[in-house]
Amino acid sequence: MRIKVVNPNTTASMTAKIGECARAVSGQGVIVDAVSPSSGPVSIESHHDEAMCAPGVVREVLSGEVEGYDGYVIACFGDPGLLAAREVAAGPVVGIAEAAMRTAAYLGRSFSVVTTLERTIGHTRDIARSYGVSDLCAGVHACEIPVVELDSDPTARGKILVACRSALVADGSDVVVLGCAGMADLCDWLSGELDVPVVDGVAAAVLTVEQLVRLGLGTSKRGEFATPPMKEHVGS
Ligand code: 5HY
Repeated sequence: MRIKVVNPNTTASMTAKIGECARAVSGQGVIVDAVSPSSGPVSIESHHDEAMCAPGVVREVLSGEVEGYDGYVIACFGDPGLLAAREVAAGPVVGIAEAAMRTAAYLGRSFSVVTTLERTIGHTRDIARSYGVSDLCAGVHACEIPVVELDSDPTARGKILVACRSALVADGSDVVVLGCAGMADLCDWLSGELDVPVVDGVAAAVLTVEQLVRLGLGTSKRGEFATPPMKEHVGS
């Protein structure tokens, strides 16, 4: 089985980390390739970034269909380009936000999302609603660390831990969802510190795609996600 993990931002160090975290959980004989679009924003932290990265996400899935991948992960917590990617893919396409939220739903009464910037909180609430899990999402909180500083800022881990702790208390929740692919490598450590389940969407999404492919399931091509007719595009 081959799974293509698309990091919608163009920060190569983050793509490499996402690939490592994905391969750390993927099953025997599953090939996981982590890629970024050839052009686009270095991080996704606004609606503008989401719009600007989506064409690159769709292009990576389209080329993945030619390259013979069985399924796809969109490794950015806004799940940018998810529905368009599902239209052009035969296999399953899973976004890390959807996978993390649905996985968290198995583990407790409610979950708190801890993300990067405050300005992304609204979008996270919107997608929780669109996935039908807003009743389970007790709160969304920001640690105010820019995505590209998650690895370079020596205080990042501590700030994220504090944000998780105060989220659990403020929301009265019992599960934490990490709101950025760049936090994937902190999952086990945070879970140990917090003594609650902490869900990383990269791992959850890879295993969800693997499960769906093993079940022989792909994106339905009846109706909304039928392959769209490829049409002429004017300009670049
Ligand atoms: C992510 N941005 O997972 C999101 C996190 C965020 O570049 N990768 C990004 O802040 O929404």
